[in-house]
Amino acid sequence: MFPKEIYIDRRNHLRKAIHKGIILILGNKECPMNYKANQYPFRQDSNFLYYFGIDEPDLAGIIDIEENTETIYGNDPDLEDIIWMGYQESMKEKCHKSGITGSRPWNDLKSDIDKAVGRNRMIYYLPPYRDDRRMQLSFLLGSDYDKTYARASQELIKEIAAQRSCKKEVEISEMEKTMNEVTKAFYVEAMHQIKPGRYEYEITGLIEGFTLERNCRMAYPIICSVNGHILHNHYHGNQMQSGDLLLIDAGAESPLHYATDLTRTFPVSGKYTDLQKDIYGIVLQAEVESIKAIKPGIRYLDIHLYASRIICQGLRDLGFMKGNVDNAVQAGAHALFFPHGLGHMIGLDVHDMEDLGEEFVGYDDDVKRINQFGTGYLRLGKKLKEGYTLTVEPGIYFIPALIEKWMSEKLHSTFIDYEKVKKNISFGGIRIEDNVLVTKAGHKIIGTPVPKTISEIENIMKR
Ligand SMILES: [Mn+2]
Repeated sequence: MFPKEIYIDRRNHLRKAIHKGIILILGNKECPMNYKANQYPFRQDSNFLYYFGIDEPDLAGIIDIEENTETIYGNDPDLEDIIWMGYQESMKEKCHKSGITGSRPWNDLKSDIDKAVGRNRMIYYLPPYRDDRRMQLSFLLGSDYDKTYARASQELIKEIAAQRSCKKEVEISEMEKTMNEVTKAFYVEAMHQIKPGRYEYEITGLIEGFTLERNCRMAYPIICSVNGHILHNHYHGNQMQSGDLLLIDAGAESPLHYATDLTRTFPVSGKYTDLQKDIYGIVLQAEVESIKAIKPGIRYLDIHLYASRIICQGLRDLGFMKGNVDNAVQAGAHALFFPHGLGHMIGLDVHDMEDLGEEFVGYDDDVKRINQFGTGYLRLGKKLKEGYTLTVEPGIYFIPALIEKWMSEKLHSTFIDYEKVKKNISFGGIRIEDNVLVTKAGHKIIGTPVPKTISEIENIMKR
């Protein structure tokens, strides 16, 4: 945990912003894998982690603003817990680390909430993303299960999103350290191990093992695939062949659960082909130029569109696209090759705060989502502020099913040379991704640079 002052400050900030009522933040429970005693690795709720820091299941926190109290609900370990799990801290010890003096047994949570509801007090809570928590909330609040999600407090969501969006020094250094010591290091290690004849799962296992050996876990399931055009591809059974590209999208999560999220695309043979070099160059240019454009006050939506224009221009120069670049992007023609958003917030979650709702995290009253295929998937569009941490991850993909569909409909045929695209339909995909901090002066890449130019990568992979 961070020093307790950090959690006290965070709660004080929230308390001032909400003014009145009761804020209820539920921690997570254990999650069974195939039967109750065999569980997935425990992952604490990120909002609970942010305000209370205690990384254990079966806890709930209440901040009572008018009464000026903070209470954590949970049970002390009993003898059975100690027999099976070893020494466990008491509730009092756990709360002390979070700067909280009041702890109550779990069963008091329901009766305390009942009392507050009886006195018509406002109870603010967050939208549940797990069904067990949704049921728990419905039980605690005496409300309809179906309405539990919709009745979550927008005021609380917006305040928490605003607070968690601007990262403090301790959070940034947590991400930097993880990037340098784990994520960057496993990419360099992987580059030495990628060879024709080896399997995707060998590289995946290397990355996961490397991460576990450094007391970290993966921030999300690894993408490690010769089929980089399948965007969220978690199949790792292919044997790598000379001429293939291997797209790796993987990031470690620090022991305090701050995420990193990096993507590189490597040539299995150690050398990119001419066409791979050409397309890689466009993606790299889009990534580097987008990062250069990052500064407080700029809309991320505009940087996404800027990256889209660079991709269009590059593909036009290669003959895959044609016509006016601005018009092509406005029409959404670029989305044949770049069908996702340029990036998202990152922090305690890899898609930071997505549990609160993308609309509250990535958009606001000034900047609304553009509902067009491709750009519609952009998770962050609003104006950037100092302290935001986000990803920049453009890509170019040849997705056979999408190409065939658009081609049959002659969609955007004024902007796309389908004959040329069809000839290269099995190209695959390239994505390059870094994590960036918005600073007062502009931006800073989180961590020391991870090799990404063609010559850097080919040099390391030389054999
Ligand atoms: Mn990402």
